[in-house]
Amino acid sequence: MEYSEKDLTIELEKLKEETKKPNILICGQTGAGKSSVVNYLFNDNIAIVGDGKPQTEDINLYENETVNIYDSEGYEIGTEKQQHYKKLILDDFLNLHKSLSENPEECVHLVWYAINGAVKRITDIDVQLIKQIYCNYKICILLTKIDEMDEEQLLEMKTNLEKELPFIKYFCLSTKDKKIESLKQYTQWDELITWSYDVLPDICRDKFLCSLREGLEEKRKQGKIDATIAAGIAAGIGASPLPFSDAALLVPTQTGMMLKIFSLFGIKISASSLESLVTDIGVSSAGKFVAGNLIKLIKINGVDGIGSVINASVAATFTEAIGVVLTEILYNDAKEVINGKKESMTIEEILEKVDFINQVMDYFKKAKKSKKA
Ligand SMILES: Nc1nc2c(ncn2[C@@H]2O[C@H](COP(=O)(O)OP(=O)(O)OP(=O)(O)O)[C@@H](O)[C@H]2O)c(=O)[nH]1
Ligand SMILES: [Mg+2]
Repeated sequence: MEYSEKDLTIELEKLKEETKKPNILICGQTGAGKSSVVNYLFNDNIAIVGDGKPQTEDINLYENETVNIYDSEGYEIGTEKQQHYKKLILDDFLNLHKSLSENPEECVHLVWYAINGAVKRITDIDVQLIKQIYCNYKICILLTKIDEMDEEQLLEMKTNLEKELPFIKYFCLSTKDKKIESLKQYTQWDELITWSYDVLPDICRDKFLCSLREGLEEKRKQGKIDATIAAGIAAGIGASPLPFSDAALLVPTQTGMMLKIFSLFGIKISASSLESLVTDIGVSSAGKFVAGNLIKLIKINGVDGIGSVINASVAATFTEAIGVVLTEILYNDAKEVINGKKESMTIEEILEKVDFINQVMDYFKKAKKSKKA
């Protein structure tokens, strides 16, 4: 069975169609670091960050293939300005992007409300706005710039938040923790991502993770879930045992899983790259490579307990091995990319240069052994 570029395109389109972009609004006081949070978390350096003067004006939409971020201007001191801000957020914006039931693609799925840790207090407008938004939307608080607080001030702020807004989740953040390692024990980026992932509607979750540069732990978790799901499907295919020559029947499941994991870690698979992928080493040949190598490697490595057919257990374990190994490679690579140590790998590099198939085989053999035991 040949797996062609056309099959891949269909698979990719399906992935795109099945999931929707999340709409995230970020609001709060001017200079709280809203735009900096956007730049810290997402894949492109998209928002303009301030230099003392209010930067973001009105509400800017930063849009790419996986996420829509509405980065709002911040409110300034003064009753009139704060009334204007309330109107901007509640009446002009949220009212237009109303409830999930009306149009799931247009509504706001999540609100991140920034409170500036450096200012060290919660204002009345913060409390009022958060309570009002909470009535209709999923909202959490980003307690930003915690590097400008000492332990005592941080504790006091947390106590105040829990007293004033006990039902709202908050996350301590500082964009400086990239440079100041010791801050990492206080910052909660991963917790913010996990919470946001959990409250987003199912249809938006995959794209949310894809859009993030950060969130590697959640991506790793999801990659392994994708591997388990594909392994289950592969087990179904191998339920009536296949001769090795029919291993290619597993290719669509394995390739679909690989595409999903690639996109989870933000590895771009564009229409133009598909052609070169297919003609060079390609996901298609990766597909063949998976099926072909399954046969070859099982023979070479003489994996015990495997007869002349692929049964449900071999199909599942091999598929899981591909998914888990790929996830680990991309996770470790992304970690180094975030730390500025290297550029992200291409699909070709991952499949060719990294010792991918040997790692898959090692995983496979270990998994087989432990299942036997
Ligand atoms: N100390 C510290 N400064 C930060 C942090 N995050 C951002 N900043 C600085 O705070 C200033 C304001 O940041 P922005 O991201 O523009 O803030 P904003 O909330 O988008 O501001 P407006 O668009 O004006 O509403 C900039 O000088 C940033 O470099 C942080 O975690 N710690
Ligand atoms: Mg801004």
